[in-house]
Amino acid sequence: MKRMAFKMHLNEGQKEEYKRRHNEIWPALKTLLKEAGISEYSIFFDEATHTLFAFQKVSGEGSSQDLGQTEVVKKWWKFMADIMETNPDNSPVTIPLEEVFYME
Ligand code: RM4
Repeated sequence: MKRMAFKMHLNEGQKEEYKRRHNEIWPALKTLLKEAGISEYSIFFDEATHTLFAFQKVSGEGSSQDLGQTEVVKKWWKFMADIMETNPDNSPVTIPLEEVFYME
């Protein structure tokens, strides 16, 4: 089991909408993430920079950001593209973060 973290960027003023959409996360997406070995997935927000910090445990090789070939993730990313910084394919601009400390 690996710990992975990454940054994404939210458009200004979209925190509440982001939270609302994630509170209503699609069951199919949740199932896909779990089946892909993603767990303990949390996303934190930095009000000052509109940065989203995601943490997750991964039992496989890839993170949630490596699931862009699946239809449900493609649909989800398109659904979310209007409120966050994305690449031309609607995937969120994702900056991997290095773990520099861990305490059991
Ligand atoms: C985020 C982003 C990630 C996705 C989570 C559920 O806003 O779209 O790629 O894994 O939602």
